[in-house]
Amino acid sequence: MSTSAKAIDSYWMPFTANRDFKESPRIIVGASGHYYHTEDGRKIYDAFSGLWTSGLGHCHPGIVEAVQKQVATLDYSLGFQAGTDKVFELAEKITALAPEGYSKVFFTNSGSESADTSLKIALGYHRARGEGHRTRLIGREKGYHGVNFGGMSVGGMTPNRKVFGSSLLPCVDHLPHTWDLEHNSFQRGQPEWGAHLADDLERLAALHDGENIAAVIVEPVAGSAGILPPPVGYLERLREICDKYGILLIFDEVITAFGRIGEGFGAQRFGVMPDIINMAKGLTNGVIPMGAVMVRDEIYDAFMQGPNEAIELFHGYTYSGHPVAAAAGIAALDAYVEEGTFEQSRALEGHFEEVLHSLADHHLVTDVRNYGLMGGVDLQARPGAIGARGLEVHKRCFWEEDIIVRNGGDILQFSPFLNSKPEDIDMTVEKVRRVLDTLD
Ligand code: PXG
Ligand code: PLP
Repeated sequence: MSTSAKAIDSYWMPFTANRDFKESPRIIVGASGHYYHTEDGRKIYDAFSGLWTSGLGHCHPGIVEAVQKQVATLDYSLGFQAGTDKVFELAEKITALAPEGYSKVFFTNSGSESADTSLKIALGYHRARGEGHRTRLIGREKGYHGVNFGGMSVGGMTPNRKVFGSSLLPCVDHLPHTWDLEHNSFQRGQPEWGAHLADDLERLAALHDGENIAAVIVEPVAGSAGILPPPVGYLERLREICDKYGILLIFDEVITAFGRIGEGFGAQRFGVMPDIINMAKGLTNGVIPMGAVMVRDEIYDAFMQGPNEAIELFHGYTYSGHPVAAAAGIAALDAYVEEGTFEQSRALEGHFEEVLHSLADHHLVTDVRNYGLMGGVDLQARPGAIGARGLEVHKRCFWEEDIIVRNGGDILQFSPFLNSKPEDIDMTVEKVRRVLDTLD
């Protein structure tokens, strides 16, 4: 039975051109492995692995079984002043994947909640140490930290912010973004140019006094903005300046964690250790919503003062550490280790880079960027219709090529499954080229 017109009309879709979508609804009713099943009975290849979420493939048998078992055993339990066995186990498994020195995990339900949680932890940490004057938060232009007020304020995606301007957090500054076509166009991996852009933090420290800055939050590789890998030396420089002024460095690894760039965390891939790491998406392979914020030991320790019976952090969500999400997380993390997923991802990235950059010669393509298994291809916008060409590629790929290609405006984004075969990448790019060839 197909979804009724009334039902389609009832749903206000997120980050979607609702009226356009409802003229030709693209409705997915099932999934297995690397494919979605559509309402009109087609199998569609998923070239975005969910929404950066599902690196192991859809309906992974180990995760499905763990969820089914958990929901029949313990569907929900309060997480305040009590906790479920599974969430403790998951916290330990996450820290086991992390570098030395991160032994505490706070749970949320999404990347947006992780962003706001991490900012609150940063402010609370400084206050607990008698440095309550550290109130300024620094994000970056083109950054994406979700859509809640905190993450939106430190984020730098103009369309996500402009309508809500007067309600954004005060005391926020932004570092410049690192995308520069003059120096870095068609860049493979990390650009050589641009480490100096981190020095803008020195300017902000001089302006406000470094001792008034609480935290800097960045994505190690900016994802939503269209895949902007950090220039060589950039993250190291940020770390250095943060250390100089006692500023906390937060890595938002909602996309980059769990193998997307070939390691458990991007921090390990880049060899730069932040104070706080945010995650979501791949934590459960996208199966049940869940996010987390992992901190260095000294951050947690700073909160552990006052009477034993006093709550140390007045923060948490009804569904923090939900047992079914935790079961999905345990099964996903087990699968990553047992199947060698991060190694698979790492082994594929060279081929992915090669094939993605083959689109560089297309007359509609203005830039191509990649890092790990993250890829971005910029299309020239149609005059007066920004985003229209990108959306058309997405729709034509869906209807004519049986493939999901995600567009953020006129940027095509690629997030192959971590266990893809080289032929899957070839097929994806072939299909995209075919659509581009017929586009006006
Ligand atoms: N931080 C980062 C770095 C993200 O990539 C979030 C926070 C927010 O997570 P939630 O779970 O609240 O959505 C994200 C999410 C895209 C795209 O097309 C990426 C995201 C969300 C929607 C679209 O690249 N990332
Ligand atoms: N609004 C109201 C009225 C609530 O009672 C609660 C939680 O108890 C919330 C919002 C927050 O919901 P959540 O904990 O799911 O984020």
